Amino acid sequence: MKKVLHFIDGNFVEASNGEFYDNFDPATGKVIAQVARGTNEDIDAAVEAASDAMDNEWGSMKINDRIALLYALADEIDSRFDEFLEAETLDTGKPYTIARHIDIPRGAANFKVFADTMKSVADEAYQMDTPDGGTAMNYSRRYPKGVIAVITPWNLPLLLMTWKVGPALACGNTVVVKPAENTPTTTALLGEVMNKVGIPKGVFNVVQGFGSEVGDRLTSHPKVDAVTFTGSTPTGKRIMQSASLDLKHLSLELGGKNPGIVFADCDMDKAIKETVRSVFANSGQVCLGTERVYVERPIFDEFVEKLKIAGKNIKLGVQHDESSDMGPLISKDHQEKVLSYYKMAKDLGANVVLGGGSPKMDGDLAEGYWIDPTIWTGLPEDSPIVKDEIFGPCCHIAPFDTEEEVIQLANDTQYGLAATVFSENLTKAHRVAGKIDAGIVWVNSWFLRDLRTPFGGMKKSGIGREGGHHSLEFYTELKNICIKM
Ligand code: NAD
Ligand code: 6OD
Repeated sequence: MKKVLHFIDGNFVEASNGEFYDNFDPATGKVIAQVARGTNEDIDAAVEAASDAMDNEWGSMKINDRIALLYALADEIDSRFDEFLEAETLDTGKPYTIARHIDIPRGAANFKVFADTMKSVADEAYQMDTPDGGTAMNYSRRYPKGVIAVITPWNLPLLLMTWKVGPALACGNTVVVKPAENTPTTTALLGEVMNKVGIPKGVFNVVQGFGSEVGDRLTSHPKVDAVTFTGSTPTGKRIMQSASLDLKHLSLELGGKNPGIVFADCDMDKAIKETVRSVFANSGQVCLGTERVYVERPIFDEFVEKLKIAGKNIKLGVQHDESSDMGPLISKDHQEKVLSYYKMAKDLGANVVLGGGSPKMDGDLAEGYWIDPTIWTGLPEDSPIVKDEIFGPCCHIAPFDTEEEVIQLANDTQYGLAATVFSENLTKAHRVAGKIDAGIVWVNSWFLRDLRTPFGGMKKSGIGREGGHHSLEFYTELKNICIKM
């Protein structure tokens, strides 16, 4: 049986107590690996290694040498593309057709883009007159924060982990990564890549295991200087409490209940194509995904019918089947959670336009965590189906009559991560986008990413922004140096 280990101080190691847990293939429910079950001692060892690396070679490395290593990391991920693809799709159940275009390319891009960013960092400088008639020069410089704890979820494991490790290393920090328990493999594989390209030992460390068992130690460890987290809002609150014990800097990228707004003057084909992606891609397990669609009344019936046809055409299938559009959910627990919402929707009297259960799969797939693409209409806005983040391939569609009404509906949520607006009237789209409480609004598209832009959530969807130079705000400390001439 394959074993997935920690990566501490440049070495692959077992847990301090030798314990492992089973990891499952979501497509079949079969055990695919045993994973080192992290302990607080493992966290201590990883943080110690990261802290030592900061004090030694990495901390004093010239910036151009660091940038060259980041490009080498991107190249090495590219050259091991198929290995990353195989590992990521096996852990998550997602098809190659998704991971080949999104997850793995972004793993490499997240190093390249932040290497590029570091090449053009400008320092501020101010000359001033002094009370004694002389002058002084102020200039500000960025310094690494130190040891960064990186905690990531299972839905886009390599993408979301490198989205934080890329800028953290680019800025000269060291990291201790705690990947999600059911997607440990690509993070471990990145350890091999680090060694291959010559990243000094201790710069990149990985502790596998359960957040409930090692999370508090990592987020409150006295030698951890900052914590960056992507995951659910309840876990984000918990981490904030733990990190506050030692007043740590925090970046939180959390959940969403994202609205899609479709105006009658949209290009219908475009609106359907992008909404199909935003609702069903990655089996709906994307924080930016749409779970509430509001359609202007004159085109409501046509839109619902067309989305239903497109949803029906989604082909469920295994990772390596090149005709698969959608894989299973990540775990049995998550399948049960999503199915409980499917049942609740029926109990509450929803009109089930499509799906609403779990498909019967044959052979090896019978025990996998499969789920139907699902569409509902007819529920009131205060229903948990419209309020809670379900994180499955499903959406509720409701009609609206006016621009003011749809803005109010879109914003009536505790979240504020993302939104989509479909209209060929760009003046209106621009006006509406400006009034929606969300960190990112896509007009006539979805998940179109320029990594230089700010990324993050409003309200309960997060704290802070990462991306481009916004990442530098989090991963560095700014120091002003004032020299009296
Ligand atoms: P989760 O919050 O359950 O777990 C995320 C990570 O936190 C895992 O590595 C887990 O082990 C760890 N963790 C759990 N308890 C912890 C604790 N007490 N201390 C420290 N770490 C702990 O989230 P999930 O179910 O893995 O992911 C799905 C959620 O993530 C959804 O809510 C989704 O919206 C959100 N998400 C947000 C973004 C974003 O960019 N805003 C991106 C992806 C996913
Ligand atoms: O594209 C990104 O950088 C990003 N953080 C995406 C998050 C997706 C959520 O599931």
